[in-house]
Amino acid sequence: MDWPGWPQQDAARYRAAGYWTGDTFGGLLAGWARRYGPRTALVDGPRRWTYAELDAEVGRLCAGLRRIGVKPGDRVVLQLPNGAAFVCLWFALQRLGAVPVHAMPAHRRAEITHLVELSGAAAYVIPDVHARFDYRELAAGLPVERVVVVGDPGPYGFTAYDELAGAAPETGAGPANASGLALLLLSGGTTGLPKLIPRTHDDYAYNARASAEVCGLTAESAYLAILPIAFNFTWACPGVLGTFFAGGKVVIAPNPSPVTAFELIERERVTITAINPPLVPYWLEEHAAAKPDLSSLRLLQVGSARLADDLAWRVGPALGVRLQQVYGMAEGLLNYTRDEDPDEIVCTTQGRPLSPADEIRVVDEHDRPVPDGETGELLTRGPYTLRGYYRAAEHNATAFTPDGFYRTGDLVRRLPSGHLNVVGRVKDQINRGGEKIAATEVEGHLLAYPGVKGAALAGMPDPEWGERPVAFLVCEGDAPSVKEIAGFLRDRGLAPYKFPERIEAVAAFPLTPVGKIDKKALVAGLHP
Ligand code: J2J
Repeated sequence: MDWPGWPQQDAARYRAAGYWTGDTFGGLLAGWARRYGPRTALVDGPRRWTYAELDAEVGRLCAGLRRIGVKPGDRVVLQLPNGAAFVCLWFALQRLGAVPVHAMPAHRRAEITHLVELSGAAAYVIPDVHARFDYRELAAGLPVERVVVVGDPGPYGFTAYDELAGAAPETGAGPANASGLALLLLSGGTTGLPKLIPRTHDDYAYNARASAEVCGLTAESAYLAILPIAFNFTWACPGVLGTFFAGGKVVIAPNPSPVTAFELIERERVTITAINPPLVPYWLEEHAAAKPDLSSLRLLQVGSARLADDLAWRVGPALGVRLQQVYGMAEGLLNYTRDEDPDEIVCTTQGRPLSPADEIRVVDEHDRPVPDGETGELLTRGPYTLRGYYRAAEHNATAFTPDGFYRTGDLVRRLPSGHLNVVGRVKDQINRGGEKIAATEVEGHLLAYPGVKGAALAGMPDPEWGERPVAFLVCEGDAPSVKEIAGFLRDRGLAPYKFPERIEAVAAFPLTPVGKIDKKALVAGLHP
C-alpha cells in the first residue's frame, strides 16, 4: 500500500457527519459548470473564463492528456507559475483520474528529480522560461517519459500545451472514487528528502468547502491568487478551490508585488486574498504611498509563518480591511481567526481549528497533555489531516502517534477559547517568511563540499523574514564563502531559497544532553 488512509470507523463518522460527500473534483467541476455556467470563474491578465468555458477547456485538455498516454491513476508533476494553465491542467488531470503532484516554481533539479522518482511520475508539466530560468533544460535531463510545456516546447520533442488543448472535449465527471488519491502535496519536511502528502477527493474537498464557509465566500466573492498557486494556502484554504465551491471569481496575480495586487484589486473588485508575513510591511508602505482603492477587499488572510503582533495590529487601521490569521499545513489541519472574533484574538493568535471534528492535543516531550496556556507540541487528527505520508512507511512510524495523531513539530499554547498561539517549533526546519527549509536536506549537500567535516543549518532571527538560514561548518582548512557555497549548491540542483545566507566556521558543535547538535546554542552565539 502506498499510503495509509483513515480507519473505516473514522471514515464512516466523517461521511455520516456530512464532511465527506463522495464527490470527486472531476464531478465537482462539472456540477459547478451546470450551476454557475455563465458566471466568471477565472481571470488571468486579459483572458477570462466562465464556469462553462472552464469546463470545456478542461475537457479538451483531458482528451489531449489521454492522447499523449496519460492514464487514470498516473502521477503528473505540475511545476507552473501563477496562471490559468495550472487551474485548467489540474482539473483536466482530475477528470482523467490522474493525480497532480504540486511542485513549486522555485524547485530545481534536486527537488524535481526526487519528486519524479518518488511519485513515479508519468509526466512533468513546466513553463518554457520563467523568472529567467529555462525549465526545458531541467526537464531534458529527467527520468520522465512525457513533458508538457506551457509556451514554446523548444527542440527536445516535448508536447506543447496549446497542442493538447486542441482535442475534442471529454465531458462528465471522470472516475468516481472519492476516497482515492486526488493530489500529492509537498511537505515542508524535517528529515532528509521531502515527503509527499496524499490528499483524497473527500478530504481535500472538505478542506476547501469548509474554508470557504468560514471565510464567508459567496458567488459575489473574488479571490486574488498572489502566493504561488500550487501552495496549499492559495489553492484550497479557501483559495482557488474554495472560491469555485461558492461560485465566485478567481483572479490570478502574475507576481507577488503589492503594486500588481492593488491594480488587480481595484480592477476586479477583489474581496479576499492571502499573503505571507514578509509581504505585510510592503503592503503598508505601498498603500501609504499610492493610496489605492481597497474598498472591495473584505478579508486579508495572512499565514504560513508567524505574523508579529505589532504588524497584525496595524493592518486593519492602515488598510481598512479585516485581518485573518491562518495557521495551516499541507498535511491538513487549518486554523483560522473568525469574523466574529474580537480584535485582540485576531491580532494576537493564529486562529482555531476549522472543523468541529479536528482533534487537538498539546503535549510535553512524553506525549502527556499540558494544561491550557502552557507550551507543548501540537498533535492533531481529523477529517482532512493525513494518517501517513506517501511511500514513507518508515518515517510514518515516528511521524504519527500509535492512535493516528500527526506530530506537527510546532510548539503552541492553547487559550481557553480554543485559539492557538504558535510560539516555536521542535522540528528541524527553518521557516524563511513562509518558505520551509528542511535542515537535514541542506546539510546533506553541505557535507559533500570538499573539506567540510560537519554541517548544521539553523535559522537566525531576522526582522524581515522571521528567520534566515545560517550554516555552521566544521572545516578542514578555510571555510567556504556564502558565494562559493551558493555556486556549489546551484550545481547540485538545489532550490536557491534553501541556500545559507551566512556561513560560520566552528571548531566543533556544542551538543545537547541527548547528544544532538545544539542549534539553539549555535544561533545564540552568533555575533550580529
Ligand atoms: C506560525 N507558523 C505557521 C502561522 C504555518 C495555510 C497557511 C499556511 C500553510 C503552510 C498552509 C503559520 N504562524 N500562522 O498549508 O493551507 C508553519 C508551521 C506549520 C508549517 C506548515 C495553509 N502558518 N506555519 O504554511 O505545509 O510550522 O503550510 O507546521 O508550508 O508552517 O507549512 P506548510
